[in-house]
Amino acid sequence: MDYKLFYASESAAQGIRVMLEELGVHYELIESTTDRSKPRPAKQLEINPNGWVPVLMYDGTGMYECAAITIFLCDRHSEANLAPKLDDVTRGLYLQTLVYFSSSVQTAFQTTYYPDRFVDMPEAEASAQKRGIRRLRETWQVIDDQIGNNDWVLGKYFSAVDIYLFMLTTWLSPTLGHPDISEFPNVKRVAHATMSRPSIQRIYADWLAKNS
Ligand SMILES: N[C@@H](CCC(=O)N[C@@H](CS)C(=O)NCC(=O)O)C(=O)O
Repeated sequence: MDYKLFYASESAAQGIRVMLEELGVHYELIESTTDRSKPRPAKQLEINPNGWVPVLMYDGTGMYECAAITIFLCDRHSEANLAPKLDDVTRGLYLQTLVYFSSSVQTAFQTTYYPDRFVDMPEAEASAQKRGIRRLRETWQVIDDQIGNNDWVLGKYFSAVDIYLFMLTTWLSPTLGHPDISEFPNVKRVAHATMSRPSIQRIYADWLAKNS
């Protein structure tokens, strides 16, 4: 099965690229951008009119939304064991955490990176950003408490959720006022364990060189 991924580095597409590597499937990257002043490839916009990456193409069609792509790929390549099977007791936690990442943690990040999307008046943007930072702290704390003493997000076994978690931690920027990962020791432990995956070492080589 061949895939095409509309891609920009340091974006949510990077986590999907790691998953494609973990699955060992053939894929092609199509360079896109997150710079709002630059145009997107027409095909990307046709599939995702929001203009965001990642966008995944397969079998002549395409889809977007990181959590949905993760579930889709893990189900399609279930032999890779990146996700609990339908009857596994951790299946609920797997789905819950992916959707929480996408709907709550990512929204908190967006409020800090793109405050103009959340308020009407430019003068309200600083306040939105400040609330976004507080929301980041609240949502990461929920995840930290959820992980507790577990080795991985879902307990004993590594999964796609750990890749997603790692990707999100790379967006934490104390220079923007975000909390430091050290505030969430369980998240930090899982992120560090995930870093040792060869797929992360390859795809996040630049980030790891700058940050570890
Ligand atoms: N909910 C979407 C969000 C994707 C998203 O925010 N992508 C960012 C990069 S991390 C992007 O393309 N930003 C460019 C823009 O907003 O114009 C997902 O999870 O896939």
